[in-house]
Amino acid sequence: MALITRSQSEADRAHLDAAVDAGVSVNAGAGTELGTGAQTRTLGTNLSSALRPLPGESACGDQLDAWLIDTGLRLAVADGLGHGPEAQRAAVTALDELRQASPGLELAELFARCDQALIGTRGVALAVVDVRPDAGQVLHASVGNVRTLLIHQDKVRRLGGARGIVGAGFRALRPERFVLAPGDWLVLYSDGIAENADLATALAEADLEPDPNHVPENSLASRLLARWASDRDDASLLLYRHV
Ligand SMILES: [Mn+2]
Repeated sequence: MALITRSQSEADRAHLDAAVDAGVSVNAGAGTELGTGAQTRTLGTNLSSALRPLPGESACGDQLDAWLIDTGLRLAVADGLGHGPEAQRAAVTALDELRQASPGLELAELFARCDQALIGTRGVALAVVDVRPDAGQVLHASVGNVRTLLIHQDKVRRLGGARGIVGAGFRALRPERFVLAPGDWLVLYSDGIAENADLATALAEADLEPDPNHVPENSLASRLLARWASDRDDASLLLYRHV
């Protein structure tokens, strides 16, 4: 994954290594080699991420991750309320709770646990997506002002979320299931990315580049973030391409 600024890139690398070792089609950028010895393989282009703090701030209140679970891949983006170290603490706590949770937990239970773990913090907006490659499905749940798009061909679906704050309570969380077809994109991002950002068109255009391998895929999220990140907030973006 492409990382602009973050605190746990080593942990991410370990997660991605695990995904590669498990033979799941979860990749970290064209030409990037992960793993060791016989497990080493050149990865494709289906996972890319970027984040950066509010300009002038060193702590990033947005955090994201992608890791392997029993049923496939879990993606998560957390946006700690406000910005600065307290926002970062809330978002890091949320991601830690997600990573430590039993992978078999239902998403509703996972959000309830995060809500408990974040009491006493600023709280976060949170999106979690489980990609189930075998079933050709995704399961999505979110709370607060963090966005998830499911892009199928030229159709963009904005996946709905519950109102509230993880850490201060939320209502009517309804995990939803969607069909995922080869070529579909999942795009998770915080409200530090402009509301009118035309990510679907940008992704379609990225597909048309004459030699996609010429531009490392792990720069794709960075490019989109640089184009649409607000100067007034932390910003984060996680891309998944289903293959
Ligand atoms: Mn924000």
